[in-house]
Amino acid sequence: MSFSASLIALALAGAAPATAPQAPEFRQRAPEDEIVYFLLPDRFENGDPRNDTGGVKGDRLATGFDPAHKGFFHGGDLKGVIQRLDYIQSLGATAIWLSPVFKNKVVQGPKGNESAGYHGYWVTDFTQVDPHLGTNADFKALVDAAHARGMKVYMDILINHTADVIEMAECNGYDCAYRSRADYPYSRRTADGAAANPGFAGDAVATAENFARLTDPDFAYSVKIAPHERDIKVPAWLNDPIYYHNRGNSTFTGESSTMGDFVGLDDLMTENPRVI
Ligand SMILES: [Ca+2]
Ligand SMILES: [Ca+2]
Ligand SMILES: [Ca+2]
Repeated sequence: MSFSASLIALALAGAAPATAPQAPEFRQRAPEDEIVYFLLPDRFENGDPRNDTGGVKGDRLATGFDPAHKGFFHGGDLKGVIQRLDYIQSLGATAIWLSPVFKNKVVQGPKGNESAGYHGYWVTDFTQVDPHLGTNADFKALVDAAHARGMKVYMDILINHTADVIEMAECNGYDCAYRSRADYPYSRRTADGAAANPGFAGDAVATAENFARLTDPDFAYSVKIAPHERDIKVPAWLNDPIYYHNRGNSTFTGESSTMGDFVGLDDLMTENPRVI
């Protein structure tokens, strides 16, 4: 009896198969041994035309969809990638690197020169697949299908910035010159020169206690956020401008290399342990 009871116990535990402790072969393969195929799902294969406009109605400035323009969504999606796994594997690839799949700000850019987040690098929601590309379930299906073939999937996850949501009162977001820590210290409000952030010991002291004293984000510019965009970022703490550098655009030299905005994209204050 005890033998068969053990068998039953094994069967009940059996959701995790008896072979579970052995990692699949693809997990044992070192990253340097992968042949990685990089792709933008939007530009690869359209597996479901119903998601082409991301569930939004209107023209391309609303939906982001215009396959005749290189700056807008073209219709490709995660279902399309699943359909073409045979092709990708036949090229000799052992892994796929997807451009970021998270939900993006659909359209941004100066008036008359707008483009869409087809490339995935303007994230607003780090918990959801962009509706132009499919659903979270589609992403799981893709990963499962790749693993079943012994292929890996690399996620591209942005930790430097989010979409361009924060604006500056003193300039147009695409023309905001970089304002350095030396010229615009954390301890002074830029608009009126009043003292700000008393007790903040600077961004080199990476403790929660120190950053709790950084409460006023208006040291270099006066930040502003359009009312309809105040809550669009997920997780919600990303909607607080105190977690960003807010010093204007990077010139890709010196301090601005890490603290400047990439052409207006809101640059996260990665010195803050909360952000990390
Ligand atoms: Ca599609
Ligand atoms: Ca911005
Ligand atoms: Ca940065």
